[in-house]
Amino acid sequence: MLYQEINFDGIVGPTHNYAGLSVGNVASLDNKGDRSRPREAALQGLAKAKALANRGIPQAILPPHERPSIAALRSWGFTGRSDSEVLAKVASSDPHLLAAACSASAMWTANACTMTASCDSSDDRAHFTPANLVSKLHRSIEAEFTENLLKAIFPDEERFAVHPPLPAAFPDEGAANHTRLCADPSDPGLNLFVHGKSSFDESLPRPVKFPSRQSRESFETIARLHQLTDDRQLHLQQSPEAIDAGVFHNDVISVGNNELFFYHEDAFLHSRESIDTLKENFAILTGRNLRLICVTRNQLSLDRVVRTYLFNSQLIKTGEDSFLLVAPEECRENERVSQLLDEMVRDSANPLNEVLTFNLRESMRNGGGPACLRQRVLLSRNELRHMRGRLMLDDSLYSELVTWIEGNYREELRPLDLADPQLLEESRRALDELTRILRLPSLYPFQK
Ligand code: SUG
Repeated sequence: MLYQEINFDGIVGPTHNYAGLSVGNVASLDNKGDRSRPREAALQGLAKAKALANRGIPQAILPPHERPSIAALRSWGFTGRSDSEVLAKVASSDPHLLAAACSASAMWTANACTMTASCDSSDDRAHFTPANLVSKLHRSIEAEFTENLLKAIFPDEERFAVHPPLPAAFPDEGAANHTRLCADPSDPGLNLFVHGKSSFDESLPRPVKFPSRQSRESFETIARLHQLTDDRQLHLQQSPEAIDAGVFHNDVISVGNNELFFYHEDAFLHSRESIDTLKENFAILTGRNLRLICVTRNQLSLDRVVRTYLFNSQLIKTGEDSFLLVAPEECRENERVSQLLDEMVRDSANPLNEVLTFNLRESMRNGGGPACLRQRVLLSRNELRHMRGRLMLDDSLYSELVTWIEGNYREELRPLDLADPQLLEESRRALDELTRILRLPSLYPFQK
């Protein structure tokens, strides 16, 4: 059976703003309170997705969530006869909670769920576990809608299993800490799961400055639910120093695809042993050698890793022995990183032979690069036929989405605008229209 990877990019929502909600995410904290540009943000993300689709790389999109989330505000105890009364109450008493209910953070679909392919599972089904994202309040409210959305897109239970999000004792950030390595996408893959802490074992080294968001037990639970045998999973710990430098997800410091793994020397705890274990597990499963591109700390400090987001790139196999790296434009603006990219492409010892950069500034200023904006979904041709909704990005969907964004999104948002009841109305109108464009069922709370 032939499998192909589809990148599902999140469409940036109409309330995209900078609220400084993510401690441990340097960009989010640095840009707190700045004006955001929702229309530009959505168009930037979509342009990246379309550029990849134009090259024949399968590309789909996921819609934004309903924001402000009046349901979340009501569940936090804010009352009112009307939704605008609820908004007014929270705005006057707790602007932080208002910001949490307004965040467009669902755009970073790498955090939407952990997906594993049917060719990796003992029950031959594609499995999805929505991430509970419990480490951050504004992200924890994504899980319920994500579950409903995934069930709507992948309804056929014979082929797909959409699990509920894990309980809060198992903090889980989804595919931002998951990488599938394989000799060929249709062959069994090695699922690399990276955690920053344990839910129970206090003896694991921990970061001291910033929180770690993913626990080992969360991924062990997901691996059980997804029916992955031991040879198809490997669990490694992230380096606590990297987390303290602002590497809040492993996809900020490594990226892999097929038989290529691109990483920084300081990505993992006990780095050398961890990489040796990875190589060994890959060789046992596939009978092949894992190809590695390592960037050392002398070449690039952790601080530069975080500032440029070099590793938050997409790695895409484009031919028998060729890979494309889709990186943020910030990598070209930094002389050292730009040189490094050129050297990597020139070096014939590795299969990376092309780099494309994109302006994703609006998302980057909240700590989200190209890799954050997409969820990788590996499906067989047959499974793809059972996917619902009009989500594959082609010319006509792209142009409808551009018109939709231009007609519905504000050019600018200031933190104060989040309390504007008009913004709630505009967002709902936009999402209602989008539901029809994407031929999805009525999933949003306001549609019920
Ligand atoms: O969870 N930023 C997101 C960025 C997620 C990036 N995803 C991956 N690395 N895969 C986060 O920290 C900032 C929102 C704000 O501050 O307004 C935010 O949620």
